[in-house]
Amino acid sequence: MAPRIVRAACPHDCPDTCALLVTVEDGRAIKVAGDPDHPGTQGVLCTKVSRYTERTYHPNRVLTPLRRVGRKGEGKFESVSWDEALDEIAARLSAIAARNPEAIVPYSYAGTMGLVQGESMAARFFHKLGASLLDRTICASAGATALKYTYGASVGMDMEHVVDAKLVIIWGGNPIASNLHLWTRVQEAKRRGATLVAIDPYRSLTAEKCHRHIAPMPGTDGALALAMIHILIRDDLLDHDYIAQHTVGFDALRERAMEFPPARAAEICGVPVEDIEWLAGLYGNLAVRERQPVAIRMNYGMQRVRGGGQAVRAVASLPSLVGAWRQAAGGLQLSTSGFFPIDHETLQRPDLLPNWPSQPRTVNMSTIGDALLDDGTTGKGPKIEAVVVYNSNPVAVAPESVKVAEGFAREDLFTVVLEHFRTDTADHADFVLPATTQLEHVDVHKAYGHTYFLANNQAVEPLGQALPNTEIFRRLAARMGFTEPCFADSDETIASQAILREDKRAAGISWESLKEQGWQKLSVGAAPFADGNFPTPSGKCEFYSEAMARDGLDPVPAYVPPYEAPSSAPELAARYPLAMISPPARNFLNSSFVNVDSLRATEGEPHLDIHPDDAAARGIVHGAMVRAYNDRGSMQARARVTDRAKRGLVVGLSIWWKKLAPDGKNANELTSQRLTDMGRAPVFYDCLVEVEAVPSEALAS
Ligand SMILES: Nc1nc2c(c(=O)[nH]1)N[C@H]1C(S)=C(S)[C@@H](COP(=O)(O)OP(=O)(O)OC[C@H]3O[C@@H](n4cnc5c(=O)[nH]c(N)nc54)[C@H](O)[C@@H]3O)O[C@H]1N2
Ligand SMILES: Nc1nc2c(c(=O)[nH]1)N[C@H]1C(S)=C(S)[C@@H](COP(=O)(O)OP(=O)(O)OC[C@H]3O[C@@H](n4cnc5c(=O)[nH]c(N)nc54)[C@H](O)[C@@H]3O)O[C@H]1N2
Ligand SMILES: [Mo]
Repeated sequence: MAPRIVRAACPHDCPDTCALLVTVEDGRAIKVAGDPDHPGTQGVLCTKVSRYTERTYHPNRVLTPLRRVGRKGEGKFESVSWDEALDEIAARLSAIAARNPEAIVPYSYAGTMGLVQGESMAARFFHKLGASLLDRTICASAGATALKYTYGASVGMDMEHVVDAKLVIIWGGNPIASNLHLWTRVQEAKRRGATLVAIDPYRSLTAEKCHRHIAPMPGTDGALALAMIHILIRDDLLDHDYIAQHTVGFDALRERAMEFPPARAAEICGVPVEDIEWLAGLYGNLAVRERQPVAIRMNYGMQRVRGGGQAVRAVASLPSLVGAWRQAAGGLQLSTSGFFPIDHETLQRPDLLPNWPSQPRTVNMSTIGDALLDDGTTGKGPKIEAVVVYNSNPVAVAPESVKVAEGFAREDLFTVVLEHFRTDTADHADFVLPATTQLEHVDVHKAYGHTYFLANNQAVEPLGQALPNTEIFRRLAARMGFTEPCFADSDETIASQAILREDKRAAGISWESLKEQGWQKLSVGAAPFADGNFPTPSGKCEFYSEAMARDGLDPVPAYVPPYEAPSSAPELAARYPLAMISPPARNFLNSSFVNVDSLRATEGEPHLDIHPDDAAARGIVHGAMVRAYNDRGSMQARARVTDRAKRGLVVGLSIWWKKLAPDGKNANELTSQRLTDMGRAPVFYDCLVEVEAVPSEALAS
C-alpha cells in the first residue's frame, strides 16, 4: 500500500502546539513531520517530537495491563487481562466510594494537552463518582491568576506579528528550548532590526543569543518591573491617552512604583542600575516617542517563586503604560489560552457531581506529598485511600518529592496509573494501565502560544492492548454502573463537543472542518487590545484590581520577596547560600522523553551549573560529581563550572526520571511545597541549597 499522510497535532505541554503530518505505511507510522503550511510550525519540529515514532514504538512501552507483584516503588509487575484489571479496580474504587468518595483523588496534568484525552471522560467519571477535585496548579496558575486580575483572562498579543517589533524582551523564558517556533520569529525580528533582551538569572541558550542579558536573582522580577515603571513615570515615557482610556488604578501604581527607585531594585535583583535605566529608557522611548512596536514575551519561568503572581502583574502593566497594545507587533504574551472558546461544561460534566452544585473537597496537586501523608485528622478531608494518575508523573515532577514518593509508597494506598511507560510514578502503582500515544487516538487541541485549533486524527491502531484514556474510563464507568448517556460518547463525539461554536471567535470552525484541514485560526483581531476591551470587569487593564482587594490580596502590583533568599531568610541562607533553579532541559519535555535513549544521550547526565567563584570556594572542579542538598533532600549531578550561572545561583536542567539518574534522585528532592502569592502554585525556583564535592568513594554506583 502506498504511504498515506495523516493530519495530527503535537500533544505536548509546549506553547507551540505544532501541526503534524504523520506518514503511515502498512499500518505503521514511519515519519512525523511538521506541517509546512501551518504558520506556526512552518514545517519544522523540535528534536524531541521529530523522534516521536521512537517514543511510540519504544521497546519499553507498557502494552498490557500490569498488576504489582513487588514492593511499592520497586517496579515489579505481572501482566493481567483488561477484565481482571478493570474488575479489581472497579471493586476497590466502589468500596472506597461507598465509605467516602472524597478519599479517591484523580491526579493528572498535561502529558497530553488534548481536550479529549486530557479532560473529558476522566472528568465525567470522577465527577459522577464524587471524588475529590484536583487543583491543577503545577505549572501556570500563579501567572494565569495574575493575568486574570490584570487583563481579565490568559490573553495577549499574537506572536505571528513579533517579526515587526523593534524591541523584544524575553522575560523568564528560554524559547530555544521551550518555545522553539517563537525563536524563529524573534530571529526574523532581529534581522529586521529589533533589539533582543533576555531577563533570566541564567545565561540560557536564548539569553546568550540576545543583544543584552539582564540577570536578576530568581524571584526578584517584581522589583525590576516596578523600577522600570518608576523610570517610565519619572521620565514621562507614558502613553497618557491609553492610560486614561483603557486602564484603571494608575495613581495607585505610580505610588507603588515610587517606592522602587532603580538603585533599590538594582540592589534587590543583583543587577547593575544602568541595565534597568537602559532597558526602561529603550522600551519607553521606542514605544512612546518613536511609536515603534515593543513586545514582551513573558514566560512561566519567572512565576515559579513566592512573588510570581505579583511579578507577572508588574510586568503585565508595562505595555499598557506605553500603549504598546496599539500595534499588532507590540504588547505582551504569556498565554493565549483564554482566547479559545471551549465547552468545558459539556466535556467535563460537573453537574454529575453527587451534590451539584456543592463541591467535594479540592486537593492541590502541587502539595500532593503532604496530601498523601495527611492522616485525615487535620481538617482537610478524609485520608486519601486511592489515587488514579493519568497524563502525569508526580513522583518525578511534583515538589518536595521525598514526601511525594513516601506518600505513593504507602502500602494502604490504592494507586492506578495510566501510562505509556514505567515511570517513577508507575513503579508505585498497584495497576499500570497501557495508554495510547497521540498517533493511536483522536483528539482536538487548543494552544497557549498561538490561536489555532488543531485536530489530531488517529494515524495507527493502538499498539498491543493499549487503550485511549477515554476508553479506559468508559469501561470503568460501565463497571461502576454509570449509565448516563455521556459515558457512551465516542471520541469523535467528544471532539465535536469541545468547541463552543456559537462564540464568534470560533466562526467557521467545527470538528468536521478541523479534521479535514488540520488546523484553523480563531477570529481574534491582530491588535486585540488596541482599543482596550480587556475582558476584565471594568473592560480596562486593571493596575488596581477590586477583585484582588476582595480576595484579600494587595490590589496593586507589588514586589513579594522569595521565601528562600538571604534578605528574607538570613538564617536559612547562612546554611544554604545558593539559589537553585531547575528549568527544562532542551531535549526533555518535563519528564517525558527522558527514557528515549537518543535524547537522553544528548543531555548526557544530570548536570549542575555553578559559577567559578562559588565552585572555587567549595573546592569543586569542572566535571566533578557534586551533591546539592538542603533540609528537604539531596541530589547528585556532574558539576559544570561556568559563568552561565551567576554568582550565588546553581542550575540543574530538568526533569530527570529519578531512576535514570545516577543516585535515583532529581531536582525535586530539593524543592519545597510552599505556594505562590496567588494561584496556589509551586515555587520550584525559590529554593536554597548548599553544594559539596562528592568524595569518589561515596559516589552512587
Ligand atoms: N524542551 C522543553 N520545552 C518545554 C518544556 C520542557 O520541559 N522542555 N516544558 C514546557 C512547559 S510545561 C512549560 S510550562 C514551558 C516552560 O518554559 P518557560 O516558560 O520558558 O519557563 P522555564 O523553562 O521554566 O524557564 C525559562 C527560563 O526562566 C528562567 N528563570 C528561572 N527563574 C527565574 C526568575 O525568577 N526570573 C526570571 N526572569 N527568569 C527565571 C530560567 O533560568 C529559564 O532559562 O515550556 C514548555 N516547553
Ligand atoms: N524541578 C522542576 N519541577 C517541575 C518543573 C520544573 O521546571 N522544575 N516544571 C513543572 C511544570 S511547568 C509542569 S507543566 C509539570 C509537568 O508535569 P507532568 O504534566 O506530569 O509532565 P510529564 O513529566 O511530562 O509527565 C506526563 C506523563 O504523561 C504521560 N502521557 C502522555 N500522554 C499520555 C496519554 O495520552 N495518556 C496517558 N495516560 N498518559 C500520557 C507521559 O508518558 C508522561 O509520563 O512539572 C513541573 N515540575
Ligand atoms: Mo508547565
